[in-house]
Amino acid sequence: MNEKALDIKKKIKKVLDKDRYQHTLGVAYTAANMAMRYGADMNDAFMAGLLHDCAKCIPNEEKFEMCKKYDIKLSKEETENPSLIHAKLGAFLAMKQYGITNMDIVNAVRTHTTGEPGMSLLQKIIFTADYIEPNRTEAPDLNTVRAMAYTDLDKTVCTILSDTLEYLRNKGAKIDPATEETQKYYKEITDKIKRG
Ligand code: DGI
Ligand code: FE
Ligand code: FE
Repeated sequence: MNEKALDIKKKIKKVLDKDRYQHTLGVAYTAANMAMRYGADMNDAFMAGLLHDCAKCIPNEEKFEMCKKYDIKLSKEETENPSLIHAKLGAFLAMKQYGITNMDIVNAVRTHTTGEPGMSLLQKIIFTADYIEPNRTEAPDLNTVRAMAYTDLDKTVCTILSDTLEYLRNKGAKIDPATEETQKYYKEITDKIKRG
């Protein structure tokens, strides 16, 4: 771990609760590991993992206030589901509070909840590491997804999104169009490869 990562790790520990900090370390190490597998920058992956939920423990009311103060535009879906805001606000704080200038890291934080079509390798790694890190237990086919994450990254992103959409639909939750668009995009890529 480099100096900068150590410094940010200390700062992140202060702004997260215990469980969220453990999850964050799990994501950072899993992302670094996936970077080794796919030839991404390990330090960038670790950093993005450390920062991905940096806005998660801010109370919703304060999240809205901060977005207003810093002129961060929220979509209708984000306004209706404040739990989505931590991705966009986290990306802003990564730059503003944690001094990140590498936009690939910032984008990985920004898209870690819904994904977006055409993600970079780092964005896909963070999106996936968030779902498979060792402290996660909720998802139905986690073991399958965990193995798949090291063999076919696009298919893994697609599977995670399909499972998330099914979970959200069963719950009757409002779906962010970004989540649906991303699932469609990665399903098309995966199907195209299958057809050859
Ligand atoms: O912050 P984490 O708990 O580590 O994980 P996260 O940022 O992926 O997601 C937080 C929640 O957001 C998770 O329960 C799944 C949910 N989510 C993802 N896409 C959508 C969504 N929730 C709604 N309402 N709509 C979506 O499209
Ligand atoms: Fe998150
Ligand atoms: Fe997370």
